[in-house]
Amino acid sequence: MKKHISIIGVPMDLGQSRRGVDMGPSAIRYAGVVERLEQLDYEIHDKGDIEIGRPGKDEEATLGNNLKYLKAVTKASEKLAESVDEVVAKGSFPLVFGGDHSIAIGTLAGIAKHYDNLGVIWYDAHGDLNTGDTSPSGNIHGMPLAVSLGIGHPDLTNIAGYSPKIKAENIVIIGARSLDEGEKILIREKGIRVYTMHEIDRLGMTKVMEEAIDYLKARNIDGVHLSLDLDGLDPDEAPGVGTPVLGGISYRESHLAMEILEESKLITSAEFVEVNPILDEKNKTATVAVALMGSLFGEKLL
Ligand code: 4U7
Ligand code: MN
Ligand code: MN
Ligand code: MN
Repeated sequence: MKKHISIIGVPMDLGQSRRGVDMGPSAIRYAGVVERLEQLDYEIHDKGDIEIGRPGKDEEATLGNNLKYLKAVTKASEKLAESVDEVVAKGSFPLVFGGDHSIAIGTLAGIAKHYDNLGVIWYDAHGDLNTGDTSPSGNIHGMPLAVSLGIGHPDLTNIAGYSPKIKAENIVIIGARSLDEGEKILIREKGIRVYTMHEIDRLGMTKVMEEAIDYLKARNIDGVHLSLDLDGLDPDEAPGVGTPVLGGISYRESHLAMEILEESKLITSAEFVEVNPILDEKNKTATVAVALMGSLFGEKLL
């Protein structure tokens, strides 16, 4: 029987301050994702986009708590969690397209209840471990990993009615090179496994991914969610992102990472986020995202 993938688009841009990332799902579809995955013996069901309410004129961007658009992000996260929950419940693979990375709050809320011990691979230049208290920007896309650990504003940590979604020891961050002070403290305090660009340069991507996989297996995980922020890649190769950081993971290294994950057969859900076609060059970043999905789902060169 063919395996099923269910695509969910999340045109969310309120978790950060550069307009255009709400067009990410369209850009990824335009780059041919459905056709590409259909060639791999998957049956694809595109569920369309989650509706993102625009914040009312009277809704302040920040309600005095350094969490911009908290209400709108909370609402969208609840909707996304429900949709993802349905997909997992019927045995299909949830593949979520952002939208800014705040959507991971809803994705993880919908997924984690189906697992006793979910692992998470966070492929990103950033840690996304801020709270309203530590964030230099107030942008919620810098907070989803903390929220999923149960750390942050209760409206966000309690999405889908339970908290925490994941355990600190089940997380592996890959590609980090821009961590805020509060995030570094949390990483040390919780002992979160992080492969920064230093380890990627030093060990090579093969070793990093093999170690990451062994680490998660040793924790007896029963599923692994891949949350891939395109800014984990180098901005030369993925320029269409809102918060680019020099010195990132290459396109080839990223393919290798996806191929190793595919071989591991561990990944049970995935999201590709932060694609901003307005900041992009000829839809390059969405095209990169789709190529990486090809590898993640088993495309071979020969
Ligand atoms: B992304 C930042 F201060 N840490 O919190 C913040 F550097 O989802 C950036 O990884 C967050 O793209 C980037 O605003 C969030 C900043
Ligand atoms: Mn991110
Ligand atoms: Mn990032
Ligand atoms: Mn970003």
